[in-house]
Amino acid sequence: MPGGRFRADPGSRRASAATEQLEFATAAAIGLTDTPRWLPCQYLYDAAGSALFDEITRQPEYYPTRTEAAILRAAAAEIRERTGPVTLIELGSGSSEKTSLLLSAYGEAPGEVRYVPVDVSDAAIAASRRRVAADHPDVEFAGLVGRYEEVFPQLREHSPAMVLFLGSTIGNFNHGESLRFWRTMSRRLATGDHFLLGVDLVKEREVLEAAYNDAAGVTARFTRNLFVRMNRELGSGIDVTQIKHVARYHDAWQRIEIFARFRTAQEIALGPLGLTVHVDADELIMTEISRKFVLEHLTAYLEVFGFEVVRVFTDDRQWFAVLLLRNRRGH
Ligand code: SAH
Ligand code: AVI
Repeated sequence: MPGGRFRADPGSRRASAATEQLEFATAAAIGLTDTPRWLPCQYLYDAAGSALFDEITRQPEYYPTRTEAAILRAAAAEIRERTGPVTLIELGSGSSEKTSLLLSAYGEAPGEVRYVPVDVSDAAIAASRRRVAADHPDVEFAGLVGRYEEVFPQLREHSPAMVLFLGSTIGNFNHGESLRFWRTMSRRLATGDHFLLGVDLVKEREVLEAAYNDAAGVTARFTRNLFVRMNRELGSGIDVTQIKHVARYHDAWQRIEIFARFRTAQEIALGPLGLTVHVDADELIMTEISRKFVLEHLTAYLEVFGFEVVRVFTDDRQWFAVLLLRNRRGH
């Protein structure tokens, strides 16, 4: 139900815990019975997963966060000038650490600043709320716990608005998800509304693979945590000590692919469905993709959906880019 499942207060429990459990079990069952097997990446982000992701962003090998932060620090004032006062709606905000740079720039200009972070993780919205209260007390905070698409019906009422989708989280969408996302976005945003998109760019395999195989093993723990969550929430009975994290760059598809490989066979129970899936030793279960982008291709793609590329900000090495877009379509 669009909009209806949102909880503005991250402290309260969702009324429909049983429904959520059933959704999780069903999503896991669909992926685990598919060939090859996969799991939806949104379930990586429970409270432990959100904390592990924050830890990933601090690893020396994980360059995207600090590269994007530097780009935003340099570009924030110009972005504010180009958009004028807008409501900032952030998809998959996490703890809003980088967004803080934009909130500072918007806060320096006259007018009220309204910030609507949307994240499936309660813990992320709670962390975002704490950060904004501490660092930007004048910003009106209207955080929402929910999936991206649950805020789409509300986008029009926030116009003039800018949607933020940072961290290259768009890269976690496959081709079909991406297509549906941009089609919906151009329809739902008003004409002239803005979109700020952070994307990780194609680069040498070594750099990419190191970012997803940090020496401290934090990304491996992040992958393993998905199965820890399944044990806790679905009673899956997985031996998580047998999981090996595998992350490799697929050249032709320009994407990092992340898998869990079990050293021993597993019987994975999916509690509420009464279903058990047998997984052989050494089988791969895909937990995430992280697509990497080529700027010229991406800008042409976005234009097809009716987004004008107003400005591209990047770093000296051209490792990451932040694109300011304007919706030509909409209503
Ligand atoms: N934007 C932040 C965080 C990126 S991590 C940054 O750039 O560092 C991805 C975030 O998206 C996580 O906080 C996760 O909880 C959230 N997320 C993942 N899938 C989601 C979905 N389908 N709907 C809403 N939020 C989602
Ligand atoms: C959130 N997202 C953009 C991260 C990425 O780089 O694809 C998720 C991640 N997974 C492992 N490391 C980081």
